[in-house]
Amino acid sequence: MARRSRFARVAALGLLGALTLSGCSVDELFAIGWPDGITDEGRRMRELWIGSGIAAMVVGVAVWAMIAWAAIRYRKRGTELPRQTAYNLPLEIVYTIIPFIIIAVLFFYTVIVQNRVQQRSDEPDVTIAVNAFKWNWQFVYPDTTDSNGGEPVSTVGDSNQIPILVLPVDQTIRFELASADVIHSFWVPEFLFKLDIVPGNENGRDNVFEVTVREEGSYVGRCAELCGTYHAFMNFEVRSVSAEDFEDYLAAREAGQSTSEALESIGQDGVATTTRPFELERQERTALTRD
Ligand SMILES: [Cu+2]
Repeated sequence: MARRSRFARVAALGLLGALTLSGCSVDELFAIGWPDGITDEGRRMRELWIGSGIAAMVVGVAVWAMIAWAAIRYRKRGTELPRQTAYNLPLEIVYTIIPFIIIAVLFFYTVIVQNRVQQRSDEPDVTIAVNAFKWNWQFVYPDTTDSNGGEPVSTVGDSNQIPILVLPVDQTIRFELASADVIHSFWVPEFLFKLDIVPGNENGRDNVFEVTVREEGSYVGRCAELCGTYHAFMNFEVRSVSAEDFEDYLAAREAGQSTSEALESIGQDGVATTTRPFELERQERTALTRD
């Protein structure tokens, strides 16, 4: 008994030491590299992952313990052949049922989280139409009206300008994705979520998703479906701001300001900070020789 408690103490100290040295929390330890999302949905997925990691670790430790126990308890002690046994039916039933229960529990929580991530509210706070095309993005705010022209406010990227998608925090945001040509995929790594944009899927249910962003900041977005020669150029930036700033931004846009002017009017960088327009190889080479 004394030996066992000393072993437990050494193990606990070791774990604590490893945590202190690596400077990470228990949460991070069990996340095993899973990134921190900035949305409610992303955080739910992270919790599911951590729960699954803990379950896997418990199973792993139990298996290692049983292997060690069997190896030590039944090690060779002489030349005499040990008692031969076969077919322990109750044991076999138990080790068939236990994994089944583990899988059922994991499946149960996976379905709960998946339903939560795919959930759509009846009245989202903000709706944004995302149009993907070869090879850039357009972000439209359908509930707004630009004073010159009467069209909804929108931001479109080109080869010299990264489009910035401005979002409010703490509000449910619905994205309605559409593609003008081929299959693209809307991916913001920090959302821990991506959705393929299949042409012809507009007005369906498969092109819509919702998130609630919880952190202000700049986050890179990408196209995650190889869509042609300049697929890699399809970067954009998510700029999440407070609800008040978001209102001011849209008001500035409605008054006729450009994306970058309106961003600067709310104290934000007018250009993307997480990524920049890709230069064509030739331009890059000329720039190098000039320098
Ligand atoms: Cu694409």
